[in-house]
Amino acid sequence: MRDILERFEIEGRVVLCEHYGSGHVNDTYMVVTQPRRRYILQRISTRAFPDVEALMRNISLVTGWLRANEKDPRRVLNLIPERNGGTFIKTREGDYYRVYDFVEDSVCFQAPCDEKTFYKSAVAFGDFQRRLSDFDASLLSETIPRFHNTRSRYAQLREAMKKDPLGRLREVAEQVDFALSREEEAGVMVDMTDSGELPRRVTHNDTKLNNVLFDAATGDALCVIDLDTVMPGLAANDFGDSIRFGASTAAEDEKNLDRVEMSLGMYRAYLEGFLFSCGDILTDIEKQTLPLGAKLMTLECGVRFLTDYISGDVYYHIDRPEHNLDRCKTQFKLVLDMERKWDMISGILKEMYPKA
Ligand code: ADP
Ligand code: GN1
Ligand code: MG
Repeated sequence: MRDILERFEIEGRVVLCEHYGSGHVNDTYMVVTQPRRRYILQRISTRAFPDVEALMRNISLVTGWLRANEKDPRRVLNLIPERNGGTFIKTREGDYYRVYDFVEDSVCFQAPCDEKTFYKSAVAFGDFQRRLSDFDASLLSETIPRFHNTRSRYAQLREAMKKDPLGRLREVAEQVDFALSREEEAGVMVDMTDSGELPRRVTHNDTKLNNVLFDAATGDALCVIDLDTVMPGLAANDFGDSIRFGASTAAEDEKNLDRVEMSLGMYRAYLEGFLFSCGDILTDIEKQTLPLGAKLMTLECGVRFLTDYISGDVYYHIDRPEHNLDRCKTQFKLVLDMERKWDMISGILKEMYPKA
């Protein structure tokens, strides 16, 4: 790692470099230098992101745009240049690395938090979307093509089922049935986007609670991170991805499904924060589709975990052999619970936004 770090403009002598955080895609390390400074070093997953150059261009553009209107350096991710002035390096082995300033005195939640904190995360993700609402989306590359195209996620599931490289398909018949019985509905927002009913705007696309850092002293949301998937997308998907992770009563990989439910209190808190922070930029139809975004992002995420399990765990990091299957099961349990609570879920939106 020392050779890699030497290629970046970091200050001081490296005294520690260790695995950090629980992201499912990149390999993240915390780096400590002497005199004391900290950095985040990441090996970018080329399985997830085929065009690292385009990805890094997106991040430079977006962080530059956000920083232009922000005085506090802790509020926007800061890329550390490599010694030739670029934003990333490629090793002889073909691995790509980048370095960020470590956002100091911050807290990151790896599992659902309390309602007040969840509300604050909604304000942060909503603000993020609002601040980028004037950003020219045509400047951004699609870092993962059809990332939240649920129809193509189903096509990938079918492809994995056809190949079934480890013979896992027979183990997951119940999950496959669950997914396939909802396939038509899963594509509704893709169709609404294709027909122009839903606008594509610059969105984050990976609004999991652990992709926002909070101020350790005040508890306020500080910095939206993990900008790899910032590209044109749907507001309802950003809303929905947060709900599927943060409004669950249990961790994303909880094994005891009796513990997994969708919390209406958490849902309400997030909806309030999201509408407060970005409501005025959203069209009526975008607001009306927020509950559907929650359900479909949860379904899509379950389908993606299932696809990866059948494919032999090639995309997400896992800590145990059935990790992806466990994750898939919690997502499908949440979908089922949302279906049961659908009247209440839509009712909460109507209370806050009577036109819905
Ligand atoms: P992944 O794409 O694998 O999810 P992230 O960019 O989200 O990678 O980083 C993984 C984790 O590392 C985050 O959830 C967070 O805990 C931590 N992290 C990332 N960037 C920073 C930063 N600049 N300062 C402090 N912690 C960070
Ligand atoms: C991944 O990278 P991370 O852990 O923040 C994934 C998201 C999934 C999420 C499920 C680029 O997010 O799309 O919703 O795992 N990111 C990518 O926890 O695929
Ligand atoms: Mg992340």
